[in-house]
Amino acid sequence: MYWKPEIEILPRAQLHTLQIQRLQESLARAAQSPYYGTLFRKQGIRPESIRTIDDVRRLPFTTKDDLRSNFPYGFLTVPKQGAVRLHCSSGTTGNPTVIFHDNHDLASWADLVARSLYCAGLRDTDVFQNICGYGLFTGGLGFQYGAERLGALVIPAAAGNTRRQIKLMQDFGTTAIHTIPSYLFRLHSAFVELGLDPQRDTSLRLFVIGAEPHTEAQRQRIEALFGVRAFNSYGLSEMNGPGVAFECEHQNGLHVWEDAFLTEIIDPDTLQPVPDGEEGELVFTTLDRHAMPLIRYRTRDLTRFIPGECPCGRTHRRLDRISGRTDDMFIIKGCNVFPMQIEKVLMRFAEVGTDYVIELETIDGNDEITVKIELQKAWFTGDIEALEKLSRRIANEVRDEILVTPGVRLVEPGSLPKSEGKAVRVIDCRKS
Ligand code: ADP
Ligand code: K
Ligand code: ZN
Repeated sequence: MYWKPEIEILPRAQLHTLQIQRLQESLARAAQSPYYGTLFRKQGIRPESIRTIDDVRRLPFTTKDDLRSNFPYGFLTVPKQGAVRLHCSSGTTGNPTVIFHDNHDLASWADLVARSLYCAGLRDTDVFQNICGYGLFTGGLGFQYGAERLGALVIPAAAGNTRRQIKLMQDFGTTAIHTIPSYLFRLHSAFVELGLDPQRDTSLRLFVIGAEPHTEAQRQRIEALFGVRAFNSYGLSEMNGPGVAFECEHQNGLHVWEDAFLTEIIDPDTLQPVPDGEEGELVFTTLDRHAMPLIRYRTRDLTRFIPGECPCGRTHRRLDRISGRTDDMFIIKGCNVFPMQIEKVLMRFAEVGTDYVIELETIDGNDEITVKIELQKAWFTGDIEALEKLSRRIANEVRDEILVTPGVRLVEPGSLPKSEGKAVRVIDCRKS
């Protein structure tokens, strides 16, 4: 049932003991890096004085800006030749940041990914097609080594060339896929274009989706389209990449691996912990990384702990799906808006297809928001009156959610520009 039962169902009291012990080791290691070495000295922080989980609050935060200003080697705790791999973040926002790993770190990471995939139901009898960028992006090699560690047959398919992806699936009897959720809709269209039915013409039984925000409704659409269960995978390159938090068979939140990542949720303004179960910014401290430990790293991702225990028996707490990142938020006519709020509304409409984009622009000195939405094929008809009615209904429901009335433009399926990697949901052309 479990990949590593001695860790996954460890009683919480023992998990805390393990965390404290590993935290002290991590701090001692961190102190060897130029950045933390100087900072700890300046702030009088001694690793051995951090004795309880609450003591963690005395430690400084680390931000993406800290990583950037100490680029490239400021956080490295070992001589350069001790590191064996680096990965850069995909740089959705601003300059990339770099993370180094030594052999211990790579083994630990592969094991976490294997544990995660096992938790979602992958087994060594599966054929696992990894449809995502290899190279600097962590989803490629991260899932490759993790799924190999688990013993699955892994197809390093990488991203793009959808027809070839389908051919690989058919040639090798792919049973499981990892990819970003937005890609699965494109994949499905390609099946349809080829006159194929994924349920009839493939052996697919399990999807792992992550790397970009998506709603529960989006997941359900994917599951219905393919007749395949889709499990949410969360990670970020600063915490290795994939293998930080993962759904189990119950699909009721993501178990965050607390033996490897000390997890806090804070109010991004006051920097104090939020009450249990409330939403805030995720903050991680690595507990099993040697070359480049990070202390209280502010992810900018927003979520909450789901209270209560999971029926699967794992004792590691569950995170709710990421509702957005603090840097995704935009302000329009004085209202704070997250793209996922809009997606949630759109997915309530059966007429709405799979892609949408939110455009912000300045017209005659006023900020305006327009949502361009691809319709389902069956609904993209010449009936102008029906389309206008639908636009109005969508605009009203979005307004109820975000308190601003958007313009709504309904467009033909497949007509919005597609990005190679993560979906781009907001285009901000405002003159600030
Ligand atoms: P970046 O996108 O910042 O360049 P990464 O490639 O490391 O760097 O992406 C990590 C980010 O992707 C996370 O911080 C989070 O915002 C997003 N992400 C990853 N997995 C998920 C998921 N399952 N749901 C929502 N967002 C996710
Ligand atoms: K195998
Ligand atoms: Zn569970």
